[in-house]
Amino acid sequence: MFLIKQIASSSRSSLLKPLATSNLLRRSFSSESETLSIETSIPFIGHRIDPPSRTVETTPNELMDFFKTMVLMRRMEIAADSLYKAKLIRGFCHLYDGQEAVAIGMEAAITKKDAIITAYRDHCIFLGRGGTLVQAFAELMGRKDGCSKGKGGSMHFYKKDSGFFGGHGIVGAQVPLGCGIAFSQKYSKDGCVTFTMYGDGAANQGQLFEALNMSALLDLPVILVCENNHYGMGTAEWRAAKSPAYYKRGDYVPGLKVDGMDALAVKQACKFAKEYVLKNGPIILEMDTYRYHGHSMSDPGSTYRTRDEISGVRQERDPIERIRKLLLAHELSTEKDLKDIEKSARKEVDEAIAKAKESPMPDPSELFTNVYVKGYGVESFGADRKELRAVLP
Ligand SMILES: Cc1ncc(C[n+]2csc(CCOP(=O)(O)OP(=O)(O)O)c2C)c(N)n1
Ligand SMILES: [Mg+2]
Repeated sequence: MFLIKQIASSSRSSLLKPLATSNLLRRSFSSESETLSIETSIPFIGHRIDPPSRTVETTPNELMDFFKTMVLMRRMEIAADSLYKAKLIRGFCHLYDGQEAVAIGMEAAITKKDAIITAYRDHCIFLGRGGTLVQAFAELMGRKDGCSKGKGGSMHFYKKDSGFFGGHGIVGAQVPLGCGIAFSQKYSKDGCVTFTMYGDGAANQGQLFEALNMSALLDLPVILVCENNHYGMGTAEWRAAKSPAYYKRGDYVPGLKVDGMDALAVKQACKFAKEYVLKNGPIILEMDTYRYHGHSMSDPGSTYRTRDEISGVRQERDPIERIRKLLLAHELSTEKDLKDIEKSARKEVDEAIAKAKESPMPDPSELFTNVYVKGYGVESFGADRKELRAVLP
């Protein structure tokens, strides 16, 4: 077993906490064992709760898997950017690059029987739940083989068979829905939990506090995951929130502040949270993270923050680079193997796009499905209200 310490510097701005570099890592003892213990770069901070240990158990396989999945996610988002610019993706599109460690750290701590619900920045959450690249790109391009049959688009990815309940466009609205899912889990005593995700902007929404109050009263197994990327569209957190300490905003509900750029810290926090909520009711996890792209495709992302800030976070805290450095420092992989993984991710993404493009647009009759409960014989008229156009199935 190795003990690896990532040393944090206290002299940086809050956004720029340093990435572990190989010369900052210490191997205290070694053996043939496949288990690694890695200490998170910064401690968790608890609100009304004792935080979990900073020492995270992992394996070389898990670290490799983190690297591969995050590289694939990032490539997917960069390709989506190009497809949007080529007008093959239309409408809304919000990218997740920068925030990948939250998606994969969370998945590493839970099962597909646990539920996840999120806002519109949902592509990578879908991939983490086992969705395929073809389903993702087909959905983005409005094709029939998309995960929502091409009818949802970027903001409405779903994968109910592995506990992914979307994909929601109304800021904050998924939080009460997530608490409702947790209610059904408690009611059916299935031992599962719900992760209901929202942004720092959404954290100021009233419905969040109503849902939290109910969840606390009923001791629901729900984890509120605040992905604090420090901006809500072009508004910095300090302009929108009187207290940007989102992990404390539940007042009577405990919270934990987590380095959301460190997949291992996210895993540790989510594991801890799952155990906690099954016994005690809700908890808030504030994931300190960052988005590299603008808010959506109409936002260049550089008018309300400096280029130095963006490149500083990339250099100092990037979640993929963090894992790359760990893999290299401990000779669990080589520079070349990791480059090859990146190359094959490009290929995989390109092939998925080509396949998604072959998928046809949905049949126009699909416009009338999944809108009303079936079998009510709802009639649809033309604009003149005279000509009966269809009886909905
Ligand atoms: C109720 C509601 N108000 C406003 C909007 C417009 N809107 C879309 S995203 C957004 C910002 C949300 O920021 P945050 O919660 O931090 O999430 P992030 O985009 O950073 O992931 C706003 C105001 C909306 N979709 N719904
Ligand atoms: Mg935000």
